[in-house]
Amino acid sequence: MEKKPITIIGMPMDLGQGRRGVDMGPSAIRYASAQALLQKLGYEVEDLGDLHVPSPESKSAGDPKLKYLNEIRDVCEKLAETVSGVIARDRFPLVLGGDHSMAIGTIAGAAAQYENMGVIWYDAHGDLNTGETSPSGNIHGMSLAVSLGIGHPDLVNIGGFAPKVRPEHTVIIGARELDPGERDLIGQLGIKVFTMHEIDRLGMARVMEEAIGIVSNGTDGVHLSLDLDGLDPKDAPGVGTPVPGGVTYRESHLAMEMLAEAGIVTSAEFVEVNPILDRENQTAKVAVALMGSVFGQKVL
Ligand code: 6HN
Ligand code: MN
Ligand code: MN
Ligand code: MN
Repeated sequence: MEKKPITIIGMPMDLGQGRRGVDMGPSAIRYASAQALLQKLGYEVEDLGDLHVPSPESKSAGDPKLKYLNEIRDVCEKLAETVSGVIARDRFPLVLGGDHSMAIGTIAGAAAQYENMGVIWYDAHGDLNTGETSPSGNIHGMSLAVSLGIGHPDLVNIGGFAPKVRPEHTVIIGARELDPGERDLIGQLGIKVFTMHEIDRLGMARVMEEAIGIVSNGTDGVHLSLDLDGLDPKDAPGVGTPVPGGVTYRESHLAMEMLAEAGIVTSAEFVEVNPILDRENQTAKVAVALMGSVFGQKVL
């Protein structure tokens, strides 16, 4: 398979949730030798460094139903421009986070370049809340809804168009904690969700075969949005909203390996790595190991 050159973008985003430290995720992932691994796999890699994100102490959260809305809009606008520019240069954008609100920007940037983009949302959560349904007011729990065109217009219209993706091209993998409004939205939109139940019952191989079929049917690009809390907290403890009973390390590797074999992924982000809550950088190391598999690392 063609080895498209990779551009790493750091997104020290922590405005979309309440726990400090996730802004250090990009550093932790770099410290776990992401770039060296990708180079070893034969890729040309450049690192654009981190985009600027204002610290929450320097701002007021504003509307408690949509905390830091204006700041998140502005930094996601900038991230979208950056990601779109990277794809326009025929490179693969690999975004390091940072809380999951950043996906609003990553997906806006990628969707500006792909006509019909599929999305794989690997997460314990649906991130399908709106300001009205959110129990927390944290925008990291709204980013998939926003990308589907549902939510506050300031977020939905980032990049100047909406929606970024369609429900029929979207799959969620690993879900095990959904709020009532998210369940309603899944029913309304008909989004395919592989909860832990389906993963246990069908096995990850079958889940990924189906998921790959859905996101590549009629699409010209596929974005992988991997929230480390999709994994079990035993394997990835350094996350702000851990939920027990998650996808294992091995199952996650298989999922990434199957994506690599399918050759469909055109952009990716690894999010919610919080080194303050982690143990010896374990979660960042897991992120980098999974990155290796997405980019084609094999034992033999
Ligand atoms: N994430 N559903 C909860 C909320 O506050 O909306 C948790 C969201 C977690 C978001 O992990 O990216
Ligand atoms: Mn998430
Ligand atoms: Mn488009
Ligand atoms: Mn999550």
